[in-house]
Amino acid sequence: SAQRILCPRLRQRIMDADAAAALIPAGANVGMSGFTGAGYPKAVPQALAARMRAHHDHGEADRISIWTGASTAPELDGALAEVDGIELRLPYQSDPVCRQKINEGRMEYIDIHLSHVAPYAWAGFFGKLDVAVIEVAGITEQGELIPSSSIGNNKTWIDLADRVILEVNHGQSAGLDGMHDVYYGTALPPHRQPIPLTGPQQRIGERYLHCPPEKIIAVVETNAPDRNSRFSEPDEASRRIAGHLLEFFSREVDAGRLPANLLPLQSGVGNIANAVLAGLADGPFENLTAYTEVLQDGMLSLLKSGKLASASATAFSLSPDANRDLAEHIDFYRDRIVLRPQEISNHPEVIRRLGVIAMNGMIEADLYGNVNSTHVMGTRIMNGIGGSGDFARNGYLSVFMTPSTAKEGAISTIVPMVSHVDHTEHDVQIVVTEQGLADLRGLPPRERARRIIEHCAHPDFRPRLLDYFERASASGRGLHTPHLLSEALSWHERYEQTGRM
Ligand code: 0RQ
Repeated sequence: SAQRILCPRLRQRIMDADAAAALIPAGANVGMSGFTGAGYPKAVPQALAARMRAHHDHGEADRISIWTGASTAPELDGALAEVDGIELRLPYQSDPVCRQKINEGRMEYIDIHLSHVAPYAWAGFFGKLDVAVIEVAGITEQGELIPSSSIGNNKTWIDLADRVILEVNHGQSAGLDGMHDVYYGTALPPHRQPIPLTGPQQRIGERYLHCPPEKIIAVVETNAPDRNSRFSEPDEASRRIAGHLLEFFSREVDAGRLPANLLPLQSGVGNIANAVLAGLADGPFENLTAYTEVLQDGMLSLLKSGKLASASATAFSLSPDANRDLAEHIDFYRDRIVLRPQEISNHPEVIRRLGVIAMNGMIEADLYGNVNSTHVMGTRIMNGIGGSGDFARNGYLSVFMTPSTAKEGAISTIVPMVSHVDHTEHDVQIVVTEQGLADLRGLPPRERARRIIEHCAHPDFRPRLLDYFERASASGRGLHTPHLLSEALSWHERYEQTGRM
């Protein structure tokens, strides 16, 4: 603690996780740090979960509502969900126990655009924020907070909460200090001003998070790694999706619609996103930039090889190997990486201004280009919309990617009508599967349908999609966006009944 907690006043607040957890009352709204498994509190949530379990064993109610940046980890979402300790959760999550409780109707979940979370909280739509529990990398002598491996909504939680509990994680690289850019200029209408960010690497804010020391009721020391999940090697489908996309970028450069170094890249997380980044590493594009949410392994490799000049995000999401590399070369990375609050990393105004290329995964798309990113068979939440809508709606290009089938070929990811809509046909420009790429820009609905069927659908399902489309087109009903309403969701219904679409 000698090196990490320099402020004498806050050193007096050091206590263990159990004592800190005891300061969080049952029923509280708690804002926690954490974004895609980075920078989440590691000790207090587990201590809280143990208390809740003891209370529940004695028949006493003890649950809280949790607001975060995005997904966290088993030590937070998992531990609290396991003891039925979460009344309501927002926004993005990807925890299997949470998912199960949400889908069983035992946990409320509000899934909103990540850029909307802070302004909604400021406006009071979620109620009052009682406590913030925030992981930091250290505390300066003046009591300023050095952010950790993610920023997420930390600025907002600290500003809004009555009381703040800090976890100082000695396991985070001390060299993170100086990587962050915390912008304090946001406001609600009618007081909003332009966000003065005109380049992906520009700094417009401050190095540290500020918190009045009298609000800080506890400081807990930890020494634990982030979730740091391993990435699998890209499979064949992911590599082919990446290949189609990179060819498309080359054609766009040739057509003069993209500069030779493309435009700032946003990439979702997961296997396909990783394959696209790997493809870029071997591709012809130089001097790339990224304006994204999450930096995963592939982005670090691109920075290292020099293909990527700089990257802006709100969080890391790294494998253990990449995390070691980050720590070892932190000075190199600090010159090239800016971490921002998610309100800024995902800000519609900035994304539109910079002309971001948005590349995200999806669960399914329909013939007309509506995309479902969140709900399996229309009802069961997978993760959440995350930042995909912030980027897709406002980017210069919006790309959605998926293998053409799921569950060993039992499911077509191209369906007559999506069973849940996250991104409407108006916000989806490019659909890519391993079969090919459909460029929907400038096309009316029926042409979009033909292109998606031809380029993206799996051959096992293509004839039936075409048959549906042709019968809908011959139905004599509305021919702008033809559908057979009684059949539109029959593929999903068939899957639920028989296990195959
Ligand atoms: O389930 O692992 O049980 O087999 O969904 O699918 O193919 O591994 O792909 O990991 O990229 O996830 C949309 C969920 C895709 C993700 C989604 C099943 C499939 C598998 C995962 P199993 P894959 P991915 C920035 C951007 C929204 C948030 C976002 C996501 C599992 O990309 O959460 O974009 N996106 N954020 O079998 C039934 C289908 C299915 C299906 C896939 N049609 N029907 N199951 N699956 N398609 C990041 C942040 O915001 C933080």
